[in-house]
Amino acid sequence: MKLTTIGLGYIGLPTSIMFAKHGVNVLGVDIKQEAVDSLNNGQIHIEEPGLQEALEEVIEQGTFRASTKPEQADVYIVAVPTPNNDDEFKSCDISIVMSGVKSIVPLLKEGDTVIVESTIAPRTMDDNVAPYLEEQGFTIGEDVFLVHCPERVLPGKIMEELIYNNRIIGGITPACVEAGKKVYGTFVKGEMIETNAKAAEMSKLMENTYRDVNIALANELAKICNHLDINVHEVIKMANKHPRVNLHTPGPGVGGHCLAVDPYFIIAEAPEKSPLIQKAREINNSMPEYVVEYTKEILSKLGGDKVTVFGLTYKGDVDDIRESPAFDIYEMLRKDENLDVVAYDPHVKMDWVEKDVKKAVADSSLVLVLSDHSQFKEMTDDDFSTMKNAYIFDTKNIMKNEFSEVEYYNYGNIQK
Ligand code: SAJ
Repeated sequence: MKLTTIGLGYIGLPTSIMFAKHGVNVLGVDIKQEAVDSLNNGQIHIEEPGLQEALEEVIEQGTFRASTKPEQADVYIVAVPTPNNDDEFKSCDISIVMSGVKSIVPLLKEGDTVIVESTIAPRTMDDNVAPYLEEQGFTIGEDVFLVHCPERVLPGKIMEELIYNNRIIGGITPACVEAGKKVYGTFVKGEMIETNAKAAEMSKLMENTYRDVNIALANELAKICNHLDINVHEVIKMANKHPRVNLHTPGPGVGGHCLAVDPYFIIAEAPEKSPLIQKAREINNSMPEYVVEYTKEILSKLGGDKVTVFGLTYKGDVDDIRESPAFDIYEMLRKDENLDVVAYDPHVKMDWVEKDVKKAVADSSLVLVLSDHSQFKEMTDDDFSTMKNAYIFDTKNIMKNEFSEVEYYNYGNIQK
């Protein structure tokens, strides 16, 4: 089997490499020449555990190549970004998906399978992709097979989840479903769930929306508990001991390119029918400001003006600062000219981000924890010995050690 993947980002690259590891002849395509060159030289351009080693293996094996131009294959996977449009409800911009599909049309031959993995608004396959291919003269389900197989892997665990997660196979026709199953059967060990394209689109969006709404509930609960002087973490831990309750965890907001984006794709298609989803987005978007206000209050009580931000990424153990509430908080604090703000993040490779913890906290009055990197978990009094006032506000509740020389607070025991 020959496979061409359009898009070599956080999903397209691991997926391509996974197919190549399993003997498929893969060409990965990306518009970024730099990324293509780097991959052909055996160097990944994103951070993901296990990916570098896997790339080296498939290059050695000769089953993976990267290029800026698509080539003929039997299967085409489109895994390109779908940003929000700049409109009232931040609808789904499918223009990059459509360009990807257009780029393979001249190469398509009878019996080929076209798969869209990108996250798309409900009905995109039925209303946009399928009609476009039909207009080009293809009969879907006979000449070519069209499937939506949404990616559902968790950044940080992609290589494992690609194999073991259940995979939704949403075909335009039953024959398309069969074609999709044949492709993913190469390596997927989870269940392959057969469905149509529009149910597949909605399921993917609802999985992330469920999480977003649940986190909004946890964030709202944190605000309520702080107001009433109740430990929110204790409440959540207890409530989750109930067999049918699974409250998520409050934090500085919701980020990344999935949870903070996908709910809008549903909202934009049915604004009148989605008040709960809209409110959840509003609540999660309000968190950075809540954290900034609280941080400033602490600093004014302490009389300090230097704050060290721990973590800029949208979540722990990744290098991704896209849609990151941590980064937004850092920027908001920096706008205050009375504050000296330093960023410490062991994952973000930028010159202005401090990598040495003692240097980062030197003379600082407050450490503000915004991402749950594993490195933060084990920190002790000694890491904070160069601080002016040793005070930590841990919005992710990640630090696990008892401190004797540092005052430690999280949402559970927020200082009034
Ligand atoms: N977060 C909280 N509280 C929680 C859990 C998460 O505040 O209890 C925050 C995180 O800090 C982060 C954001 O939510 O800012 C999103 O993080 P995440 O770990 O929930 O998810 P992502 O965005 O890294 O990946 C999600 C996953 N979706 C689900 O778990 C339903 C992943 O499986 C999807 O493949 C991915 O979105 C995607 O690409 O859609």
